[in-house]
Amino acid sequence: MRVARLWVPGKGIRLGVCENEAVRELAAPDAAPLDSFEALTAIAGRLRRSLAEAVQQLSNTGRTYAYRDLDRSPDPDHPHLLLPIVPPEVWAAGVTYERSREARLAETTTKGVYDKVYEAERPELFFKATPSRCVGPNAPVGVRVDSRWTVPEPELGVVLGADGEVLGYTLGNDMSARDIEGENPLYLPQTKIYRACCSLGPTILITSEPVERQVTLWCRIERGGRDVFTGTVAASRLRRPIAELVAYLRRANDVPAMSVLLTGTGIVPPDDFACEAGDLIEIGCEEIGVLRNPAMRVV
Ligand code: DO4
Ligand code: MG
Repeated sequence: MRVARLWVPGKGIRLGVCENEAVRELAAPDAAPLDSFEALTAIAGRLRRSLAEAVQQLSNTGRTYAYRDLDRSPDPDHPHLLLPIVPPEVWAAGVTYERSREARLAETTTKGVYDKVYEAERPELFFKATPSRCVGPNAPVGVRVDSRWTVPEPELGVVLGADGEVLGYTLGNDMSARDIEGENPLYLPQTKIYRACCSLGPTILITSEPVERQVTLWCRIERGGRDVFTGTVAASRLRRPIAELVAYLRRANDVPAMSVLLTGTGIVPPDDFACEAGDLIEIGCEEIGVLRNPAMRVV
């Protein structure tokens, strides 16, 4: 089951459940429309139901929209998809796939750092974004003006509850300036955190299945109407269980409910590829949908 957040002109923000090719608005038992994933979790808590059961109980009324009509550039005059969640914090794990380790070894001038963290007991975890730095489906993601070598990092993201439980899964793009990171790993925050550095969406998958071992993520980058990069990775190649990443993240650290943890990239374009303004970046998986964002330069 998937839920999406949408903008409806004249009404405001709505949470909807995806049903085949449509999205149906959800309302609380008192008929008040739901506008967030957080509101849904609160209702599920009050009903003492799982999130999926709560959605089923709520979903038989409400206006529906064709998903393809919502999946468009944000425009206040037309219904469109929004960030599926506004996370108080976005964190990210690094070097959790062999491909990411290889790519970091190629870009860095500081030997040993990435090999060690791939093998180490403690994972690499870093702060990625605040809500103001996140963009939703079809909104532009940023390429720093002072980077010549920025790439998208397609990642599986988990939405965390107050006790670190995984409430749902989404897709994320951990945009990264490889040249800045390669110059010195201490520049990581500048590599990772800047305007529009993170996109999330298009939906949140609610499931009790161990999805982290099942999904296959793909990425496609289009420039001037043709594909300039395509790649895929099975999340089963993650070196560490997601529960382990979450446990380390929450050690001596209060992570607010509804925060998102990105679990690292296993798809890295070749070293001669750099993202340009106007590129169209698609990150997808069958279970969650396609997160599509154009790239723009940010100053
Ligand atoms: O070590 C730098 C960041 C790695 C990362 O973001 C990733 O592997 O996805
Ligand atoms: Mg990453």
